[in-house]
Amino acid sequence: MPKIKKTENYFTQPGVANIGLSKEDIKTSFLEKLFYSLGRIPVVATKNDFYTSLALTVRDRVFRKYVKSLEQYVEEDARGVAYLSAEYLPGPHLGNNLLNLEIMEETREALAELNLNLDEILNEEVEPGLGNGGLGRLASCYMDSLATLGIPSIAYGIRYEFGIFKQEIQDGWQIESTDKWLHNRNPWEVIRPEISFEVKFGGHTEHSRDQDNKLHIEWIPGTEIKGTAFDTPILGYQSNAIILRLWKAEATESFDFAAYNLGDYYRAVEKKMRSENITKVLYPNDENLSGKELRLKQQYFFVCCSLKDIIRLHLLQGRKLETLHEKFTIQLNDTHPSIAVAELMRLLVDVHQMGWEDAWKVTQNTFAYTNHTLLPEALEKWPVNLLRNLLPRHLEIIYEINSRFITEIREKDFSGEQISRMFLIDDRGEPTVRMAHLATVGSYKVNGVSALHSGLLQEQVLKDFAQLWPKKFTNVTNGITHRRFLAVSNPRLAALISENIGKDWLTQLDKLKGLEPFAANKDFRSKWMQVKLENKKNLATHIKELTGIEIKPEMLLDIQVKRIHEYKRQHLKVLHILSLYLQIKKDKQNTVPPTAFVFAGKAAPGYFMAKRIIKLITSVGDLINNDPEVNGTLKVIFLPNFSVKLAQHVYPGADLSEQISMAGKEASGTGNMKFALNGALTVGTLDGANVEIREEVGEENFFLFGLTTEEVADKKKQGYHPYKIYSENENLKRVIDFLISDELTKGDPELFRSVYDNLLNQDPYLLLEDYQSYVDQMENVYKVWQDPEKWAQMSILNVANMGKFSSDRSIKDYCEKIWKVGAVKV
Ligand code: NBG
Repeated sequence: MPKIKKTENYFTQPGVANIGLSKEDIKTSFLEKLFYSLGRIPVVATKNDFYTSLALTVRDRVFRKYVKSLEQYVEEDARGVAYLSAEYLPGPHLGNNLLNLEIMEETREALAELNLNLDEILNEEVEPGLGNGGLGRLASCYMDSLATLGIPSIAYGIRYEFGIFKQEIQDGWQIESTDKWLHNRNPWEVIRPEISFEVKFGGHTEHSRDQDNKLHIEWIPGTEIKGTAFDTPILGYQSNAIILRLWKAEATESFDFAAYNLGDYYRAVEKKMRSENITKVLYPNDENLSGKELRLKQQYFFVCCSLKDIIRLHLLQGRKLETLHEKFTIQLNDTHPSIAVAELMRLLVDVHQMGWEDAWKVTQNTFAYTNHTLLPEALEKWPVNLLRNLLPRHLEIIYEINSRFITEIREKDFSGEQISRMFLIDDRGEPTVRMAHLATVGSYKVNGVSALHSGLLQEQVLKDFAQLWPKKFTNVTNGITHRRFLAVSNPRLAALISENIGKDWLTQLDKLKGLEPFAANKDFRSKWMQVKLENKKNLATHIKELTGIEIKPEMLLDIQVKRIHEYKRQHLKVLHILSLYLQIKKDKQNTVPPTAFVFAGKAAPGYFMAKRIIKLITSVGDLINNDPEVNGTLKVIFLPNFSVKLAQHVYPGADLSEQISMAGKEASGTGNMKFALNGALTVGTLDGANVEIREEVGEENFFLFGLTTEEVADKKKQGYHPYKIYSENENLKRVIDFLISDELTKGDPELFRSVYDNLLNQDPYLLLEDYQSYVDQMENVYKVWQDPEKWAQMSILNVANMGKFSSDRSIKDYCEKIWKVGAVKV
């Protein structure tokens, strides 16, 4: 392989150099794409043709930035980050790329000259739904910041053919259908047929010794498939671009050749199809995945391809494998990719013939692990038997790591109980591998995603490991990219901010602090609320389009958008809504300001209770929205199929952000940050990053309620009796009883019986306990809402103090506290 040469001189050649950013350049390129890439003329072109032409026009410019970035990274021989994540939710690329290239207005004008409307074209984009929620979106926010900050990096994942299911609401219930996001083709990606790797599954291992008595272990697989790279460039703001490399499973060239030769062509094809299934569909989270063999296959598949690719890149630069950890750090985004620890050991020891100790040193110094949840059901554990069948060599390696690790800690001051708690294998009941332990042992750093969560991780889930390696544990509070979630999605507010404090906030979010004095300025407050009103009108239009329900934009828009989960307590919000409803209906008493309660979020298809909660929301909506006695005051809306695209309309239009999970359950939350950054006030518990948001914006600018994490733990220890709370609180009793009333259930008393029984008997997320304090705090919210000047002031102060929650800050934290990687700016 010849040494890579600097390509500087090529860029000056005509044609290459001519890929400009002026209105005329964009117009010319756009037409060229339409004619020569798509073979279309404007009169017959569809909206999708226009969208594709523009996307390709923009992609060229993004790639130009990318090749320049790459050249620089190679030249500087920089240390880099490989980010391994099973999920990404990039959202629509086009608008974001236009912002980052700073050609939004030029493009708008170029299209207008062709009688085309940019907003309509932007709306054509189908976003890749390659994630479930916060975790995948966080990964994408981090890509934006990695690129913007010029951190040499590459992100790896899975190119699911069907992303997260599409949600429709029929008769009030969630109905799932497949998400065919690739249907109209994906102009952002480039296939790299030459970057492909074989991935083995099944079979057995053979152990033998050579003449020098050195042990050789060979894995004889049952099947082999191939992973091929698809690259999408991710551009930073005024800066570098990085690559998101997603792997697609394909049959190997030689797939079952024997069967083919025997004339059994169809059997061979069937096998081919089966092997391609691996990257067919994204698994919903919040569902019990144990035993979901295909999920483990997906995890191993993308980890194997990614590690082989990292090793390829390392060797390509003429380096030795012993220095892998000096040039690369690999971030494990949650436990999903944690089989990587065993896979890297296998590649180093079995394939590249490194000794175990050396290989372990490289491995332990290469990986860092981020934990994103304390929920036991979400911490992956794979049955030993499943691993034995699918990855027999990895199981051996895991046992070996376990046995060496146990020997190491036996020499330290740990009790037998502690030691067995730390085992990588849990052999109480059906033996399983604790993947979080594998990730922890195999990494040089472990972090949680908010101060509270990182603390709990060290005090609870990984307590013994934190005692063993206190320095290994750290916190990096999550962040969001304010470029997408303010600059792109809320252009009105972005413009108002920039007019008053300049544009530096785009790269330094703490500059928003400059807004603080404006909170006292009446004229500014009025402009601020005017922007909010315009955004609410826009949201009202979307609500009408999606649900047919009309709301007045002047209403208080009280919004909870996130995955549906009992711990997030959407049903606590429902209890509150019902209390207001009953107050108006039965007590003929109306102290409530006109409010629209907006919900959105998907429930895992197999999560009974979550799907029931959606039906509960829509049933309450049907009742309230159709009752003339209340529907002037209250509206309840469930927006179907929540996505990044829809989210970009929701956050800017929100007045109130609901962050009401039971304390200790939400690792961080990032929706909480997006709302506050767009000027919504938060009603919330001391959970996840709410704690830090409240610290930053000031407790007087945050509506707090509910038990703290310690109080929750105490309550549970003492014995929690929801029934007692119910019987002692008349208002609450009335609300809970209403859940099984005829009025709500329309003659099906069983409809919400499970919710009712669950709350009265177990109530594991303490809704009843927190109910009164929530209702009281909402009274306070209404009081402030009646004072628009005060509300505006609080809203401005929230935005002014959101600097900490930029994903740029998070990535800088990762660079300093964990990766020790520096920026390489082009
Ligand atoms: C989620 C947490 C959120 C957090 C995101 C991103 C998983 C496993 N965890 O609270 O529930 O904001 O991760 O860190 O999806």
